[in-house]
Amino acid sequence: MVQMVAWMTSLVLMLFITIIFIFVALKSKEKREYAPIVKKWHKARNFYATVLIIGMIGVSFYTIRLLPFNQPVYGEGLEPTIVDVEAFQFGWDISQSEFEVGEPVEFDVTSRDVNHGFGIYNEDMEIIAQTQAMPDYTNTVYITFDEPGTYEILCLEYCGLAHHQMVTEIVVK
Ligand SMILES: [Cu+2]
Repeated sequence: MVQMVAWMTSLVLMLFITIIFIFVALKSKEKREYAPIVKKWHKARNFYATVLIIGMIGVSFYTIRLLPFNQPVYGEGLEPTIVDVEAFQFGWDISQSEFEVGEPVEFDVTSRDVNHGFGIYNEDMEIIAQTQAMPDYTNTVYITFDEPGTYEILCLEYCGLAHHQMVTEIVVK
């Protein structure tokens, strides 16, 4: 769903840019006096700059107000289940692989050797959470599964010849 919206938005924007491009290409053969255009735009400059700055502040505020995204929000007395995840060439060590719907889970992700990527995919193979698995460092990702099913964990960072074999499953009941 979100991918669809992003895809449609990209298409519309690409179409928009294409139209501008064609417009400019067609207009480029016309001869026009340059000075009046410059004069006109100089007058409008402050107005457009103001609109642009306010727009940028608005967009920034709207898109980053939810940061940090990984801040867990739990009900009272609901402590997360802590799961240790260790990536290695080529597989996953996971301390627990069965969870319940509505159970808050905290994945503490690290690596035994090189950098890997920890990605959780739902049954439609849509990524629902991810973080990097790095040696000597623990990245934490919080998730509360809201649908039962078999989820797959894939490596998101090319880490060697058998990178594609870094697949495991977790089950949510
Ligand atoms: Cu890997």
